[in-house]
Amino acid sequence: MDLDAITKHSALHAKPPGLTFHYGTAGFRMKAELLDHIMFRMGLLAALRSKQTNATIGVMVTASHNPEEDNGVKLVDPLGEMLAPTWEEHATRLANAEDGDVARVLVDIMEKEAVELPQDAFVVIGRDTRPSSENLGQSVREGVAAFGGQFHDYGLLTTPQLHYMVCCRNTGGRYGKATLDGYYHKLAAAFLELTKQASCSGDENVSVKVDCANGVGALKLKEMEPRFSPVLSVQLINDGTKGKLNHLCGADFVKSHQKPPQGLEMKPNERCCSFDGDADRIVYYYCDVDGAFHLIDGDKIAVLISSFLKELLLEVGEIFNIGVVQTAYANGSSTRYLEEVMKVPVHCTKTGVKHLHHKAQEFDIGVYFEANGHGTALFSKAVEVKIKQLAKLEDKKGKAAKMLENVIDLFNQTAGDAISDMLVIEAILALKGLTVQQWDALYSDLPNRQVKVKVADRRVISTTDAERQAVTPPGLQAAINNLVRKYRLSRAFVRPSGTEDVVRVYAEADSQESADSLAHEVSLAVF
Ligand code: 16G
Ligand code: ZN
Repeated sequence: MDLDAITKHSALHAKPPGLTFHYGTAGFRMKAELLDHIMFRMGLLAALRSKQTNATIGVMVTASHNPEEDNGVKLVDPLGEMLAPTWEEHATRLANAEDGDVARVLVDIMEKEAVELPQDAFVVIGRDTRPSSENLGQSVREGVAAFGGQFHDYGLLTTPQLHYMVCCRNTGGRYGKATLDGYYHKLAAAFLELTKQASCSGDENVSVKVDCANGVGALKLKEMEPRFSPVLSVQLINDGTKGKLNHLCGADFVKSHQKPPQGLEMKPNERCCSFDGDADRIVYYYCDVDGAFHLIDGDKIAVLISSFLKELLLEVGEIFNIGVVQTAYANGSSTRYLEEVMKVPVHCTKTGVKHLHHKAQEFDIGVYFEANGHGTALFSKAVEVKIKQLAKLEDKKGKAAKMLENVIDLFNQTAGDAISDMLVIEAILALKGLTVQQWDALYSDLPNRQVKVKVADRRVISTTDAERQAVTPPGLQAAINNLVRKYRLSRAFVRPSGTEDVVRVYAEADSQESADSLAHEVSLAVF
């Protein structure tokens, strides 16, 4: 490593003065023009992490559902997971170092992490469709190269596709081929195999309108479509040819405004879904004959998936422990349905995919979803091996196992993936002969409201119990408890956002008026 060269090169990617940067819930995220130095340094850090793990590391340039003017970056660890927490701290430190100190901080991280310099470094890079992403990706490449690392830039990818590529490259191809063709092939083959078993396959094929948030998901879904179109037709809306990324559309918009995206005309009972800007989230919805909008969010997706898996396991006849992981945002009705009707254990973690993913790994089969539509299912090695064995049997059990084998392949187990989740959902609906209306009717969501509160310093609020209880400032939790007591079937919590400079308030109650009023009262208590 040529320290002088790194110092010189760092000066070309100067840090804007007077700002502090933080590797948050989903990496660094802010206005694109402030990110150049971070991109260069994340290239350096990814190369370093690659040497330390002796594996390929991923760098994704995206700000997901945030406005087009923003951008962001996150690192992907060897098995396709989010970056390890100690390395998030290194990332924060490196991002905040003065330009002249970058090389010194790198050396310090190397010493702390016992990185062997002669080791090779290999980094794969992906980016979303933001206008700023291309140049920022170039800065990442320069960072990797400045450290003597090698890279492969995939160009435009959805975030979950990059996670998939990293995993494939580090598992000797066992997870799939590390190409877009490999990704499409793996998912489409599993989807077609699965839907062959659907009894109503004689019907005309199902069609779904997909709002792609004007993001990268549109390009990738279009590329993949011919591979599944004999069974499922998709009509792409907000495909990026006209509208602006995430503007009045996408999964985050639909979930938070509880209304359809701009540009999507819904006929009664028509099946629709929305991806977010980097296609790692999905929500479904429809309009009924009275024109009322019905949102089917991550909670209901988790219910559909876990009930299907539970039934399939019964047919396979194996005892595997299955668990569902949610966050405090999960609608109380979903938790009750899972625990009381489906008898599936439910766990609550802090917000942020890494927390849910980590918890889900503790089960033989762990299904995790955030209410906002990010989620997937994870299968332990033992489950995969056993199911592969059983799938060779020619009896009923073997048939169920074969089905489960395809379900396992259809999930992107490295991250929540809108394309993969959509195909899983469509396959389950086809196999069970369910309409979205029947799916929606499994339980009724409790009315809820989310609001943002601007405060001088959101970090004065700290929480415990998976963010459901406020620890500081003193007295806040007692005030919330008093307010909650005034309403029926009510619940409320506050937490500092990990991605925006605001405090978030969530409230649910037996009516929309009560939920709105509780959210309002709690937000006043936050000041
Ligand atoms: C990020 C997280 C998402 C979480 C959201 C919460 C990942 C990949 N994404 O988008 O899981 O729900 O942040 O944002 O971890 P907040 O902290 O601003 O409420
Ligand atoms: Zn996203």
